[in-house]
Amino acid sequence: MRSRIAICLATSLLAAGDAPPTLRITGAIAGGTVGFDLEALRSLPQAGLETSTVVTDGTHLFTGFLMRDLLEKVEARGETVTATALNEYIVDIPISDFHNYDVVVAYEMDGKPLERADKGPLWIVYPRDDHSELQDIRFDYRWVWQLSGLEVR
Ligand SMILES: Nc1nc2c(c(=O)[nH]1)N[C@H]1C(S)=C(S)[C@@H](COP(=O)(O)O)O[C@H]1N2
Ligand SMILES: [Mo]
Repeated sequence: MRSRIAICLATSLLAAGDAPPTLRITGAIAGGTVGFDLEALRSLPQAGLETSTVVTDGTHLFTGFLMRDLLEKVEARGETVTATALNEYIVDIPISDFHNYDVVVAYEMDGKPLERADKGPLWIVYPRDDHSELQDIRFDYRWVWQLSGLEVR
């Protein structure tokens, strides 16, 4: 039964054709590897977050989904997510962050899609204005922009 679910997930979520999926999730998840295109990511429950960032002026409204909702959807079982980006940036993030905080994976900023040339298509955004402990370099590293992969371990 478990493997049936995994196969259904894989076939319904893998982007058709040759284009690589927007976000590839591997490791300790149902099915081993799942690719999501933007449309599939947009079908997750939407989450909004208004916050300042360390790389922009003022506050911005981010729209996306909660990282914990995505991890739940793929049945992630692990303690760490290794996030990779289009610019080959790579960082480990404890999964506990996503339960302790409403961490958003944003596909829009101020109502406009995040472009590859500017932190897109996906950017991990922490609610740093709501929690003073998040205003720390340890968390700044985890704000992965141009996010393209997650490996659950
Ligand atoms: N894709 C990607 N995300 C990234 C980085 C990066 O180099 N590439 N740098 C990280 C670091 S070290 C910090 S402090 C913040 C802000 O990085 P920046 O000031 O280099 O934009 O983004 C984080 N996310
Ligand atoms: Mo940094």
